[in-house]
Amino acid sequence: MKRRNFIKNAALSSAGLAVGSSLVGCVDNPSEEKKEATLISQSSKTPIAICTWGFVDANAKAGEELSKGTKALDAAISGVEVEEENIKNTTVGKGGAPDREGNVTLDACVMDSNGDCGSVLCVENITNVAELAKRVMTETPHVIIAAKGAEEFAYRQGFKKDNLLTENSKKAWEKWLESPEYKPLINIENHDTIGMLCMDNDGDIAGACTTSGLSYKMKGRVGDSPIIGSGLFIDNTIGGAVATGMGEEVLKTVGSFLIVELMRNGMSPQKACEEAVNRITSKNNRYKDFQIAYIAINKAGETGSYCIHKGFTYMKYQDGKNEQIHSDFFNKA
Ligand code: SD4
Repeated sequence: MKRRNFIKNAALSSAGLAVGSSLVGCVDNPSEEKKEATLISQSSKTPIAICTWGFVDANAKAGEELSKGTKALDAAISGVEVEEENIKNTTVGKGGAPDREGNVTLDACVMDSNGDCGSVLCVENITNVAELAKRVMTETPHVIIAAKGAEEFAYRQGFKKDNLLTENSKKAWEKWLESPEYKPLINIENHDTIGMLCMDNDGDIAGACTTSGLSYKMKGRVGDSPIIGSGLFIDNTIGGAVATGMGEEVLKTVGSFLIVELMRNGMSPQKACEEAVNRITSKNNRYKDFQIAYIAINKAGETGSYCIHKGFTYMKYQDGKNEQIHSDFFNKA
């Protein structure tokens, strides 16, 4: 079925369940409490998939899987794989920009609704690193496996060796070498790390995050994306969050864990994302030079997003519709 028809048909036959009346919030300010309570009592229809940036096809794929009854984690992985395999995307998977020495190294993590997680860091020659992170979770006693160890584990798991440096990425890197300057651009080409959060028909939440990291990073550099709590965090009783942007700043504030904890204390996903961005901008006056964006979902199926600079969008699949949403942002100057 063509994707557009699928979305249309899904809208007609969507049989997801409504969730949302059981989230307990405790908010200091009583008027805020009222607002929160109103929001929380609105029921949301499952399934729901949200992902960073305008990755229309990836989010549609996750929505399609969820609508067929696939559980949240597998749906998220099949969604992000669309971008891992998209060689035109220079920030995720095959075709990702290399480090300054010309090596494409990928980072990914997954977190399931039962609290299990897996992560791979700095992996070369393997395209589907989110699935590899899942195998770390399911097939090993560990949570994180890095570099060569992760690559060798991938081959033992039947993954194929692949050259991740495409002709186009190689040319761009060679051009960069003519006057090498490490200066990550804000909203570079408007596509970036894909982080995805899915709520399935049972109301369970899981997520995946996968990236080639910052273009022309130092050899061995790892950002926030594969670090549980920073790039991604899920607590299936509360919700989930995922980050994109300058990983160093997300790491310093353990951004995704922070958002889930703020939601635990009664904030909506929107407010929690805003507070996590504020934690960064309030103590780092260089925020004008980098972008950070968060998206989040709570157990009621409400979603939110916030970023530092204008230009970040995210995708939301719900009730058969796959929409691109422009995020609110901090820097209105
Ligand atoms: C990193 N957070 O490696 C990733 C890159 C990214 O928008 O998301 N850029 O720091």
